[in-house]
Amino acid sequence: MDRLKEKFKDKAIALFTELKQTRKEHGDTKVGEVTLAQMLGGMRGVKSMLYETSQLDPFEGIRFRGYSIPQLRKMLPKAPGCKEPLPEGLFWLILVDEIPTEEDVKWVTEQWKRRSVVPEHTFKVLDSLPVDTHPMTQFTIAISSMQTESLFARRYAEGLNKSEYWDPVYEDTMNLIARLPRVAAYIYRRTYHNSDHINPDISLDWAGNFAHMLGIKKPGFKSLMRLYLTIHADHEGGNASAHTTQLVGSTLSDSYLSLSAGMDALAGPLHGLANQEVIKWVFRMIDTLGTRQPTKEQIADYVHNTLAAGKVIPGYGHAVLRQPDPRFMAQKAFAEEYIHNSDIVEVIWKIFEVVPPILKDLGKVKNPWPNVDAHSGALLVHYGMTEYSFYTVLFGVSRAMGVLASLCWARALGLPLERPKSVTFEWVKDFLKEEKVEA
Ligand code: CMX
Repeated sequence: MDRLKEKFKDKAIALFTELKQTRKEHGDTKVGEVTLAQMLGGMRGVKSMLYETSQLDPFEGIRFRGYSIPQLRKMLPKAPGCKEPLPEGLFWLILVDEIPTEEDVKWVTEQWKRRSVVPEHTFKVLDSLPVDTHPMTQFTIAISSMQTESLFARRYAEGLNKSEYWDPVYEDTMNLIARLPRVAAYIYRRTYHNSDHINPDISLDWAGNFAHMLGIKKPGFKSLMRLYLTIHADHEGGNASAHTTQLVGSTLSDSYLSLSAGMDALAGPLHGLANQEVIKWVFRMIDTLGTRQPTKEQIADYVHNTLAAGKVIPGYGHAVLRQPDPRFMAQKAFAEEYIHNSDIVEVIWKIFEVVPPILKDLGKVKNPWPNVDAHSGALLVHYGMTEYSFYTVLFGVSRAMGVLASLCWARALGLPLERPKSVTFEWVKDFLKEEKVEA
C-alpha cells in the first residue's frame, strides 16, 4: 500500500470509529433549526453535511484543515525558484490533515506523473465534438468518458465489501487528478490553437507541467498556476460543485461520474463560470467606454447600468462570505508582487473600490465584496490567456482536488445516500395554519 493511502487508511479508521460512537451517543442532539426563509432561500446556513477537508468562516474566509491561505503560501513546499505553494502539498494536507514534507510532495508529483496517461478514446471523444463546444462541456464529457477506467465501478460490480469502498475511490481519485491537466490542456489547444498539442514535460511538477502544456510561455505563468490551483481547490462542502460531487457520490457513483456532475455545477454563472463572466463584463465595459483606463466615475456609471438592466455584477457577492474573499486578496498580492503596469489589473483594482459601496446602497446584497472570480481573469489576460471561455476549466482542475479528497472521506466514513425531505407549498400552508392554531 502506498504511503499516502496507508496514512489515509489509519486516519479514516480512527475517525470512522469515533463518528460511529458519537452518532450512537448523541444522534438525537439538535445542531440547528430550519426556518421557512432558509427552506425557500437555497438552504443558506442549514448545517446538514459532514465535510472534512476545509471550513469557511464568513469573515476569515477559507481554512484548509485549519490553515489560512497566507499561512499555506508560507508553509507548503515549493518548486525550486518559485515562491508559490505546490498544489500537490495542498492535496496531501486536505486528505490526511498533515502539512507535508518536501519529500511527501515530491512523492505526490511522481505518483501523478505515473498515473497521468489519458485513455486514447477520451481524445477521440473530444475530437468528435464541434470545436466551438464550450470548454466546460468538453471537460465534463472528457471526465465522464474516462469512467471506463474506474476501479471502483469494476470492483463494485465484482462484489466489493463496503468496508473497502474507500480503497478504489482513493485509486480513482489519484488517477483522475493526475490526468486532468492533460485533458484540460488538450481542450485548450484544440479549441483555440488549431489542435497544435504540446507533449507533457515530465521534469515538471503537476501545475508547472499544466502551464507548459497550455503553451503560455511568459515567465511567471507557472508560478501563477501553482497559486491558482492551490487556492481554488476547496471551499467547504455546501458550495454547488462540492455538494453535487458529494450527492452524486452518495449513490455510489464512482469518482469520474461524481466529479463530472460536480463540474456541471461549477459551469453555472452564479458559481465557477463567474470567472469568465467577470472578464467578459470588463472587456465590454472597456469597449463601451472606449478606454482601457476608465475613471472611477465611468466605472460607477457602467455598474449602475448593469444593475438597471437586471443583471448581477459578476465576481461580487457570496452566499457565505461577508468580507473580501482571501482568495481575491491572495491574487491581488500576487499581482502587486509580480505584475506592474497592467491596464487590466488596474481596472480590477478600481472596480474593487467602486462596486462595494454601490452594492451596499442597494440594501439587499448581503456581501458587497469581491469573491475569488473577480481577480483571476485579469491575471490570466496579463500572461496572455485571453480566451475567457476556458477560465472555468482551470477552476475545475483545481476544485477536483478538494471534492475528490472529500469523496474519499465520504466513502471511508460510510456516509449514506443523501436524501433530504421536500414538501409542497400546500404542505407549507397547512403547516402554518396548524402552527397558528396551536399558538
Ligand atoms: N450584483 C447584483 N446583485 C447581487 C449581487 C451582485 N454581485 N450579489 C447578490 N445580489 C443580489 C441577489 O441577486 C439578490 O437579489 P434578489 O433578492 O433581487 O434576488 C440579493 O442581492 C440578495 O442576495 P445575497 O443573499 O446577497 O446573495 P446569494 O447568497 O443569494 O447569492 C451569489 C450569492 C454569489 C450567487 C451572488 O452574490 C451573485 O449572483 N454574485 C454574482 C455572481 C458571482 O460572482 N458568482 C461567483 C461566486 C463565487 C463562486 O462560486 O465561484
